[in-house]
Parts: sequence; structure tokens; C-alpha cells
Amino acid sequence: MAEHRTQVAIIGAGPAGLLLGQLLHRAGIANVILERQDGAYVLNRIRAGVLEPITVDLLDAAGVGQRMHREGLVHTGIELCFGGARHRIDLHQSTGGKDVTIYGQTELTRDLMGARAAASLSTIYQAHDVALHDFDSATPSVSYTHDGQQHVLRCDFIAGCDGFHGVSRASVPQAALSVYEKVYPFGWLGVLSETPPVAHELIYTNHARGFALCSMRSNTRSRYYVQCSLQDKVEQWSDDAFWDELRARLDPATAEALITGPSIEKSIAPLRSFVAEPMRFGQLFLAGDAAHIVPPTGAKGLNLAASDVHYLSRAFIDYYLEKSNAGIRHYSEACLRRVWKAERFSWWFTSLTHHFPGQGAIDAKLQAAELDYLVHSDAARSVVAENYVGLPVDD
Ligand code: FAS
Ligand code: PHB
Repeated sequence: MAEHRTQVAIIGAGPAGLLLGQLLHRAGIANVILERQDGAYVLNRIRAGVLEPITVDLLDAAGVGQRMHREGLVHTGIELCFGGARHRIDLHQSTGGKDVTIYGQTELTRDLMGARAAASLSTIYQAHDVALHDFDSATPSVSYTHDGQQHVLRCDFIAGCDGFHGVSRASVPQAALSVYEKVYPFGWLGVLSETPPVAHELIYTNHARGFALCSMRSNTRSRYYVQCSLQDKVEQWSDDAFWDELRARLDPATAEALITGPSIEKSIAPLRSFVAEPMRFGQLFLAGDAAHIVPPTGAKGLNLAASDVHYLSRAFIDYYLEKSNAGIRHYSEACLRRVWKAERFSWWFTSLTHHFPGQGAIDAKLQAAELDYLVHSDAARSVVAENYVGLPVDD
């Protein structure tokens, strides 16, 4: 059994783990990342696309914001499409100058991986049988196998950044966890295509046939979604069937303007709201999808992972540099206050824009009334805008 030592053991090399590792490194705090997959696998997952200003600032603080500023698209608004018309919500105006940045999670992950490799930091890819030990003591450790050899990594703290299906939350005794979950009765069928986006900003559509979203990754690469049944299989959806369904859910002018092309990625994602409380267990800290999941409607998943890392990196920096336990003690409470507000917004925006199986005629009328109110009320638009760009982290 090979023995190793570090200050913070990070489980998972997704956005949360990589961003935490980079912020700790820049503060002089030693860390090792253990990742189950290989780097190519992590990069090949097509996920989020919208960054809140807080996430942009964190990437700058981590020293990896250069390409994001060069290639990312700054959006000052989003559009809602319903009743055959599009209505713009001016995020910039309604929030006193805040915008969102369109920059794919894949690119953000690539930038973080590049920075970590350039600093020769230790990332153990294809680490198998990762197991957490004694995190309720002052001497936690993580064991794993790599290239057929057994290893143990001794540390002061363990950061569980291993996503919804990871080992970290699963290592916490059930009695110590409170879990809250809502599973939605539909999924999102997503397509990535090398085609120019149909609009300059994102279009969220409420239609009797179901929700649709027009997004993008750049001015030449588009990302589209249509709400689909949980019984649907991606093999059932030809590209033509997808484009026809998307057109059917857009207003006529936008449907006409849509430029289609072969899908370069096509997948179905389930939607759920999920929170595990608390997010700290002794020397184990959960961050990102390991602790919470939101339906992607509000574009919050990746951004919540970033705000958890904001709190956790500050907690570790205060501990090691300021000899203060305050951040560690308040980590879970600080994260959960912001997590639950993002869960609420994501649930509300999903409930407003999706067609729920079995809903009555009155439900569609109530959605239409709320959408009509939203786009004609400064106050209502401001509420949507401040939640969409992200609530403050230091509230
Ligand atoms: P991640 O899941 O990204 O990373 C966890 C890492 O831990 C993975 O690399 C995994 O391999 C590793 N791991 C797991 N178990 C392990 C173990 N036992 N040992 C070692 N490593 C282990 N968010 C948005 O904002 N907008 C979107 O449009 C959007 N779309 C999504 C689509 C899909 C299909 C999914 C699944 C999620 C989507 N999300 C979206 C949310 C997503 O972006 C997450 O919020 C984001 O990846 C969270 O990052 P992490 O917390 O780092 O978790
Ligand atoms: C995306 O571009 O993948 C995306 C954008 C906004 C969302 C969800 C997904 O709300």
C-alpha cells in the first residue's frame, strides 16, 4: 500500500473539484484530485453553457479566465417565447449592469485542466475503488487503486466534488443526512450542432407541445433542447424529427429562421430538484452536484458548484492562512442559503415553462397569465433577472 499525504483531498475532477484545486493552489494549499474517469471522458460530457458573473469572477481569481473573456459571449438579456411571440428580458438593465457569459462547461473544464497540468499539480485519473475513511476524526484519509496498486492519501480535509452519483455523499451515514428530492415527469432532449444560433440570445419557450430552449456555445455552434417524455429513447429521435419538433414549438418567424444541420451530440437528461443537508460531516465537505441538483431550466447547476467552491476555498484559506475555523463552521449554512434560493428559482422557472403530463386547461391559462404579467411588469422582470444572473454570495 503506497502512502501519500496532502492538505486537501479532492474527489472528482469536474468543474467543482478542478476550480477548488486551482483556488487552493494559488493560496499555497496542497491538494490532490482523485478522478474515476480519464480526462477525455470528463471533457466529452456536454453540459452547461451559462456562467453567472460570480462564476466568471471565480475563474478570473483562479487565473483561468483569459480564453473565457476572449471566446465567451456576453449576453445582456434572455427571451421568453409564448403565444407565438418573443419577449425580451433585459438582464443588464433590470440588475443594474449584470450580464451572463455563454461559455461551455467543456471549455471551462479544459481551461482548469490546462492550468492544473501547467502547475504540475497531482490529478490521479482512473482512480478506482475510492473510499473515504475517518472523516469524523482529525486524521481522515482516502484509499484508492490506480494501475492495479493500492494507495492511501492522508489529509486534513476531504472535498467531495464527485457529483450526484459519487462516493462522498454515499459515505455519509444515512441517519446524518436529510434528503429533499423532486423528480419531474419529463426530460430534456438536447442537440449540439455546428450551425449558427437562431437568435443572439437564449430563447426559453412555453408551448402546448412542451418546453424548448434555443441556446448556443459560440456564433457557429448551437445548443437546442426540447422537453420530451421520460419514456423517450434518444435513438427514437432522428435529427429531422428533432428539428421539426423544435420548429413546431417556436414562433413562426423564428421557426422560419432556424438553420438546421447534423447533430454532433444528442442526449436525453432527466430533471430533478435534489438537496442533501448538511453539506459538511466532520472533515468531509460536499460541493456541487454531490450535494444538490437543479433542473437545468434556470442554468444554475454549474454556477451553484462554483458558489459552493467560493465558500469552501475561503473556508480552507481562512483555516490555513488565518488560523480561523469560522468559514469551516459556517460552510454548510452559507452554501445552503444560496442553494435553496436557486432551487426555488429553477423549480419555479421549470413549472412556468413546461407542459406537465395530465395538467388541466386551467394550468396552461395560469402559465400564460404569469408569462404575460412577467413581460409587462418592471417589478416581475427584475425578480426574474436578479435570479437568472445569480443572487449575491455574500448576502
Ligand atoms: P460533475 O458531475 O461535473 O463532476 C463530478 C466528477 O466526479 C466527475 O468527473 C466524475 O467522474 C467524478 N466521480 C464520480 N464518482 C467518483 C468516484 N467514486 N471517485 C472519483 N471520482 C468520481 N448545469 C447547468 O448549469 N446548465 C445545463 O445546461 C446543464 N446541463 C446538464 C446536463 C446533464 C446531462 C447533466 C448530468 C448535468 C447538467 N448540468 C447543467 C449540471 C452540471 O453542469 C453540473 O452542475 C456540474 O457538472 C457540476 O459540477 P460538479 O459538481 O463538479 O460535478
Ligand atoms: C445550455 O446552453 O446548455 C443551457 C443554457 C441555459 C439553460 C440550460 C442549458 O437554462
